[in-house]
Amino acid sequence: MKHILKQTVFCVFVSLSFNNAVIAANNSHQGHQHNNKPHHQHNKHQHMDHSQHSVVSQAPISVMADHLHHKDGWMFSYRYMDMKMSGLQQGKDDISHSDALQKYMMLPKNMQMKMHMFGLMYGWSDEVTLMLMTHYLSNDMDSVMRMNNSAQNHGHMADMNMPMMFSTSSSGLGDSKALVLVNLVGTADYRIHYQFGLSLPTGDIDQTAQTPMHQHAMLGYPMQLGTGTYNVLGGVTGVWQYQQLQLGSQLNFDSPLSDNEQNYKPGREWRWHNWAGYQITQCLNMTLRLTWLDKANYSGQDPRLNPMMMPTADPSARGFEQIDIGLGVNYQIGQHRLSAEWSEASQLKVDGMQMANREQLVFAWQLSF
Ligand SMILES: [Cu+2]
Repeated sequence: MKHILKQTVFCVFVSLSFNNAVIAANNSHQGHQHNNKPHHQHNKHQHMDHSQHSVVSQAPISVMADHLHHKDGWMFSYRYMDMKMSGLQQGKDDISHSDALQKYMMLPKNMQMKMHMFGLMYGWSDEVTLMLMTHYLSNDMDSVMRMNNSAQNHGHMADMNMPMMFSTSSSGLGDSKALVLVNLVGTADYRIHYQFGLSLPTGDIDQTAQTPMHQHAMLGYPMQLGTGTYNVLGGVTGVWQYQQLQLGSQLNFDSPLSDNEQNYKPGREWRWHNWAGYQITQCLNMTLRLTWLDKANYSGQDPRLNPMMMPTADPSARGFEQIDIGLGVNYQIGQHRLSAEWSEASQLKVDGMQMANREQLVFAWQLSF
């Protein structure tokens, strides 16, 4: 604790007085950096015996597998993610709930997803890093249901337009991922690595909840905890470093190998992260991220869900294309990194009818040793 306090004091002190000295230190240390970004751990005052094993990332916290570790370097990470969705969209346009209720019996109104993500990275060698990730999630959804008979029952026009609201929730372990990251090129100015792996179906796909229709109604696809499938994962990451400025790009995909036990599989997804990070002081960096995400529709269908009833039960209303803008901050204290990122997504296009606006907050703690 004392150690951390001392480092914090040092960090603040450096932040306030030695901005220029930092630039000089960064430059002079770039010579012996390989796969990794220049970082203040190379500074004499904070040098620890195992510092060559630890790597500190400057990428936005929502970008996974952006860096490698040196041989025998470890990293534990915990991320808390809070995502909120609201509003409805059909194709490229917004649609009101009252219009949408002409077509469906039930509609999602808003959804909140909270995730606790745990990650472990290990430097197998200077060229190869292994990574394991899993998460616990909880979903809450408010839905509206069409009330067909209310006009007859009460004789008020207002009642006819007043849909019934109800809430459902689900929680538990989500899917897990195992990844291998392999260095391709690593110099002081730029580095490129590729990654491949497998997503394991540790998340449940049989979640039910009480609704006005049923005591144990099957929940729609977005409320399930996992995919039920083994997915291949792949990607490539490139990072360029110019003194305090870092530019990064990562293209990755996630594609299910075969149908799950319920005879369906989620669509493949492509994600393209682009970011710029700026080292403001030795300890503090800020990030700006732009991500393009393309998800395909599900194939097959869960026989327990009726796609005519609500759009969240429709396997052909799962695909979408979105752009996501994020602003983040990373703060380094010795081996610890604290991060936060806020982001907002807009759907360029959705298949069928889906919830539209997504807003996300991530807080994280990472420990390198
Ligand atoms: Cu790491």
